[in-house]
Amino acid sequence: MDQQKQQSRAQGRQEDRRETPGIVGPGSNAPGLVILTGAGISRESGLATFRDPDGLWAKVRVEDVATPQAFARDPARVQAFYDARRVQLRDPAIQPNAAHHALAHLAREHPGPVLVVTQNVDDLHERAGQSRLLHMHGELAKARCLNCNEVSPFERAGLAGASCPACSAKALRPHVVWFGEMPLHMDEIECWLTSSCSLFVAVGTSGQVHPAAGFAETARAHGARTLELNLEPTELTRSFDEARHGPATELVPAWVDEVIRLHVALATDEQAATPATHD
Ligand code: BV8
Repeated sequence: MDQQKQQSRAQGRQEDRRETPGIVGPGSNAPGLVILTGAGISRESGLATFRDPDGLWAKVRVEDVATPQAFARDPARVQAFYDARRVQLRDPAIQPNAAHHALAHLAREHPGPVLVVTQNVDDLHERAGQSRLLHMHGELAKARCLNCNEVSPFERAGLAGASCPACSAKALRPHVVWFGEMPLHMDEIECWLTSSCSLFVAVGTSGQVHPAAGFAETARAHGARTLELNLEPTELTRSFDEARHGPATELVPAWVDEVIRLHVALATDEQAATPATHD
């Protein structure tokens, strides 16, 4: 399809979406939702964020624990950093919160396509029953073998001395994306942002790390409406169509109720409006 046609189609879609924010037709063509989450959504579950005053990067230098160079320089230090976070994640006090559960409910109930892209390496979305999830920065409870690239579950401390379940090599690293490394699932995420996203929502992220920090703009450039749900304004707040500030456990359930109420109602109207076809 030539450039011109593509632009006019995007333009056409853009007009009707912008005029009627969030309302883009009921039922089968209910809006496609992409939700990007960051460390802020897990803060009220007891997991530290990165950049808040009591965040991880206030205690350790990124360069010493979250880069391939740091791992080459001092693997024991890097392994200890992730071992400690992995053990904390299995502390019974750390549980998914109302925001994680609300997004799992949304993925079950929303009549349109839903994708949750998380920058978090914790597994609180899954433990809340989230079925539509991509971990773009990897997962703390998984290890990757530097010898055979096998990704396997790893739930405890002691990754440095563990053997790969596939090739038995003692060459396991945390299955997380370090700075300077390519994030995971980028093609699938790009596809959603450019073709199936009518509403892009960022939850609990400072928007300081790329390429995730550019997702809102990409979605917006393809006609989506954008919403920021965060404890406080961020560097990106002005680039969102709408921003709501407060704790994720309050903002997210309220927003999910709004969306479900709106689109399930519309879907029901549509069914009512569609003349039943009697075979
Ligand atoms: C890459 C896993 C090539 C490890 C992480 C362009 C411009 C400038 C720099 C770059 C650029 N492109 C690339 C870079 C370099 C770099 C980068 O962005 N550097 C920054 C620091 C400037 N990016 C990379 O290296 C990335 N790789 O670019 O590869 C490429 C390029 C294009 C396309 C493909 C490939 C890889 C980055 C991934 C690094 N790994 N994590 C680990 O977990 O240890 S990043 C880590 O920080 C998180 O995963 C997250 O992604 C990121 C940001 O953290 P947030 O989640 O936003 O948390 P933060 O603490 O910052 O903010 C928390 C927010 O929550 C706050 O706003 C706070 O107000 C709010 N909050 C707090 N409590 C609550 C709350 N909100 C609601 N309720 C509450 N209760």
